[in-house]
Amino acid sequence: MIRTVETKPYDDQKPGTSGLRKKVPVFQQPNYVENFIQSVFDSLEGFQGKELVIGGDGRYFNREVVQIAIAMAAANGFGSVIVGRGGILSTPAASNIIRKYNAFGGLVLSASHNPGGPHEDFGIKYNIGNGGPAPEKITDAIFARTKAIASYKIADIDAIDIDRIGEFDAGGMKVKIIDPVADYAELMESLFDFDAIRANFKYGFRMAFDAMHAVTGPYAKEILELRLGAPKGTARNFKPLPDFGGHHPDPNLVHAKHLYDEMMGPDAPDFGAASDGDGDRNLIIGKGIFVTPSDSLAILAANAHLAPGYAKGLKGIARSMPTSGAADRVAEKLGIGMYETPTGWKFFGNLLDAGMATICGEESAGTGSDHVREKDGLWAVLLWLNILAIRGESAKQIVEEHWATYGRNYYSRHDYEEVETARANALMDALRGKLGSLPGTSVGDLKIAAADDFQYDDPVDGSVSKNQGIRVMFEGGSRVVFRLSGTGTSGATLRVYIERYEPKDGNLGLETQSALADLIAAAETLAGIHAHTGRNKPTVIT
Ligand code: G16
Repeated sequence: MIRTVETKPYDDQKPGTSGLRKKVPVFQQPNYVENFIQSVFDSLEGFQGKELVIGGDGRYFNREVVQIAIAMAAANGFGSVIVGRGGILSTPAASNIIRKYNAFGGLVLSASHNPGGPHEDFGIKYNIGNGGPAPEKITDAIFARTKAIASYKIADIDAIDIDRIGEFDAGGMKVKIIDPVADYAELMESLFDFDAIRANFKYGFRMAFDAMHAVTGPYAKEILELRLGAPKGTARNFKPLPDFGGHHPDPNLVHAKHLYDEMMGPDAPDFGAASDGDGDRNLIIGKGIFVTPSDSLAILAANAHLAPGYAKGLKGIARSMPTSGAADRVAEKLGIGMYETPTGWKFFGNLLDAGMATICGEESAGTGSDHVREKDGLWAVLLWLNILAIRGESAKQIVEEHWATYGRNYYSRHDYEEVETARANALMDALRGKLGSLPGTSVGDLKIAAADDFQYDDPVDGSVSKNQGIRVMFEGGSRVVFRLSGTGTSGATLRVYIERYEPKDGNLGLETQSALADLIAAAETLAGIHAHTGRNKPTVIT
């Protein structure tokens, strides 16, 4: 039986950089989940009888929302749903399933790298038929709908046993529970030289992969240990837990510090990597060297042809605006297109669909390609493993050789988390207000060449996205970028991105923060971070 339930709108269901992310108690308010899912369905057209993919990163509240989503999909007229066993699908795996089975779209349940648990974060994101996050046109429509919604539809059905692979009936709609790993592992095997990677492990190559008790655990176990023959124990913390073991499943130098310390130590394995809550981010650390996400993008792009899936070369590279320009130099050398998009993986979708870009990346630990329409943590790790196996050099050698060829983009991001929203907005407004007067002036020894608020004109569909981050560009190619995060769940997070280019014959071996010291000071002078936020130092430096 289908019930139509009366409801009242919530005014805070605006999707952010990557879907709706809130604290679990917010999602647990009466009808909060139902309102949002109904608003998603109400913003779509033509899904009657079609297939919907449902899966998440296994965090607290995942299983409950999977059941609600199944019952609502049945009531709203979907023909079938595909659900990962246990309600589990990593974000890239969900993207692959949508594409592979020609589903209409998917609901991806995750708050990414944010912590999980009864008082922590949860999220719901809608992905379209190309497997990628819904573009702004759709997320805007969803938000508009959440403000007007008066009722939702739900089927009165018993809970589906989502832990058993098979096909079930849900009020006339078919529910297919699938192995969350198999299709993804097969896709990876089609892209990379598994024989070469397997041989490398066989001859003693040692690696540590930290799944951070998040979704990539089962994927890493299957691919690294079972298919590639890496020794047991290569995948660590591989059991997904609803609270990620009480940690932030954020693969950065703060939350994966243990891995960093190990990789810098005397007994380090050859290669270290980690992924986040939903499996789309990656952390890459070679023995004795941390690889920044921006450098990793550039290095992967420069060497991708060593993997069978990319042997024909790349069509183009895309990166988010705050990501360093390291990949631009690779694109220039390869003679292929380079695209600069706003932060948010959704902006890459059009470029990938149009065949303009093959590889994309972001400073926020995201790298991916046209194999799916999400960034993909394990994909990046496997491409690294493929390159290491073919080149037979260490990660450190590969990185240093890259700098010696292209020069080095010293790069760092300083985050000020949980700043009072009004104060963060005031800082941005003040900066915006003086943009026009900055060019030609100097901060310390640095002369400002240009300053603007980044605007993206999508070359494929002509859509325009304004106010995507304030850029202050200095003579010589250095820059600082300021923007407010669109993924936080409490207060505002100010992100300051700092970059300086050092040519290949320059000093390539400096410590990053010292190499950027004058720019860090300039960022403070320009934005008055301390005065506005009351903070003396960033919460997180990556
Ligand atoms: C999401 C988006 C990324 C973005 C990142 C950080 O990643 O998919 O495109 O770079 O958030 O965004 P912000 O700077 O607005 O916080 P994830 O891994 O959180 O889904």
